Amino acid sequence: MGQVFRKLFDTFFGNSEMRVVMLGLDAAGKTTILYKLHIGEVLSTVPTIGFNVEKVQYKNVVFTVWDVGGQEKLRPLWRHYFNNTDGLIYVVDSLDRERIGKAKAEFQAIIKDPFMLNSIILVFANKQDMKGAMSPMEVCEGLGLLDLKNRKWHIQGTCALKGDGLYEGLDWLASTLKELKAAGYSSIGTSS
Ligand code: G3D
Ligand code: MG
Repeated sequence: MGQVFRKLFDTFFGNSEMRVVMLGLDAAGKTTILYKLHIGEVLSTVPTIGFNVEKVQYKNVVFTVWDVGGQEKLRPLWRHYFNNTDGLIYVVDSLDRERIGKAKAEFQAIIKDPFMLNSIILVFANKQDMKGAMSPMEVCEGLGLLDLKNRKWHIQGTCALKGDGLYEGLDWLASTLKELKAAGYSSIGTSS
């Protein structure tokens, strides 16, 4: 699986510099996804402020990952990571119907952040292997994706444990970024 992903990464992302931020409530499956991709060593740092950030760099693609939710005070620190973000991956635990409202509130706050206004959005509706999981369409409605204006987004059902759907989602992310860059859209995610 690891080698397959690495090959796909080379094909999809090429050599251009890219920064991808992966967010979601705790237990959504972000760390599992990072490890499943086998794209490098997952470095985890817990700065003194208690903001746990995982990071993987594979060639020119940098992934940074952290849990969101219940940390309004830490939000100003996000800026440091959002700056120059090309793509956002938002991971949702599709089994967690109780917290879909919270997942939505966090998601909406993130994508409205001035540093995120230009980034494209990939949503992973994770844990599709579980009986009773919300379908990708339900997650889509739950997050309010259909109401987004002037944003490029895509939702993908995934099972991070098996790796299902991850490749398809990243394929969309990379090809969409390539298209945007080819069209001369150079200000993806840059700050003003
Ligand atoms: P997080 O990094 O977003 O907080 P984790 O989430 O990657 O730590 O995953 C939280 C739990 O969900 C883990 O279980 C993990 O194995 C499980 N998980 C992640 N993805 C899937 C999936 O697609 N399907 C199922 N069924 N479970 C998944 P534990 O038991 O280790 O806490
Ligand atoms: Mg984690």
